[in-house]
Amino acid sequence: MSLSDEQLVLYERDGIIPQLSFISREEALALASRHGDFEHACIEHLGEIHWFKTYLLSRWIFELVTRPLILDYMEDLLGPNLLLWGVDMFYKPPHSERFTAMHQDSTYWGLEPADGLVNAWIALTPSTVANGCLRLLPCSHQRGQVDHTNEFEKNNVLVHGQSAAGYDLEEASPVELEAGQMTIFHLHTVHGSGKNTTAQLRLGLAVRYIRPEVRQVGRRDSALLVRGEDKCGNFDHELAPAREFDKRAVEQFTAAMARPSGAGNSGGIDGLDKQRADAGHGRAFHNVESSGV
Ligand SMILES: O=C(O)CCC(=O)C(=O)O
Repeated sequence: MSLSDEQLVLYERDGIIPQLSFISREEALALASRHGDFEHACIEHLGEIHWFKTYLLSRWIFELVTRPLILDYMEDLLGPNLLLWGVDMFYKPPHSERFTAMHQDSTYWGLEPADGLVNAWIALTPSTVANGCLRLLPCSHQRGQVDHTNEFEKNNVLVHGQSAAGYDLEEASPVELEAGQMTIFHLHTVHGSGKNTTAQLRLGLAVRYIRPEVRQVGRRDSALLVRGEDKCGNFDHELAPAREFDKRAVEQFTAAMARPSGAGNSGGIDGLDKQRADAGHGRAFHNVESSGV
């Protein structure tokens, strides 16, 4: 057991375990400084900066999110068999207006049941109220799926421009993290984050683990087995990258992005990109703005 009984009770009650130790501050900052190389490699191999399913491209990201300690935490919450389904790179450059509207991750992912997925948000730089740390609404996971509206606001980083109807960023609890700490939260937890008012980058990885019993509604999806075994066969098994952006990894990523689960019922990635273009926005799952690392 890596999580204490108190932490397990907290997760059950609040849907959130706010500040957990993971790696040292020095190591986190050293990894954050590799983000520039990640962006350059994205441009070299894929023509644009990506932030979705990054563990399929980068060996260091894959190794970080499969360390025994984080998998132990996940095992305490999900059981002995674990699949890795997502690692999203969320960054806010210095003095950035980018924000994440209040939302539930369950809204467009098509994964059921909701308690079969746990999120871990890892801070690679300090994450503070001033630079737009994650804000989460305790106990909101107990409400089940709530209604969302889609508005494609200019600086909302969410790909559908979604926001949970009637929820305000200010009412959620800010969770400040040291570089190297992480926050765990439930798939139904309503959360978001504000803009970065500082001169420092805010960079974090949002990691999504599922148990093999989880199903993707409506179509076939893929995930990577990271602990135990998968006797359910609900997901095609992905392979870890052997090195940064090796050829097979890039091909696998490209195939996964042709059918991203986050596109929901928008007619796949092309349908979603068209909706975004009609609303005057750039393509989904790409970052036009560099992190500046
Ligand atoms: O890092 C952020 O600003 C938002 C993260 C988020 O929405 C998520 O982890 O699902």
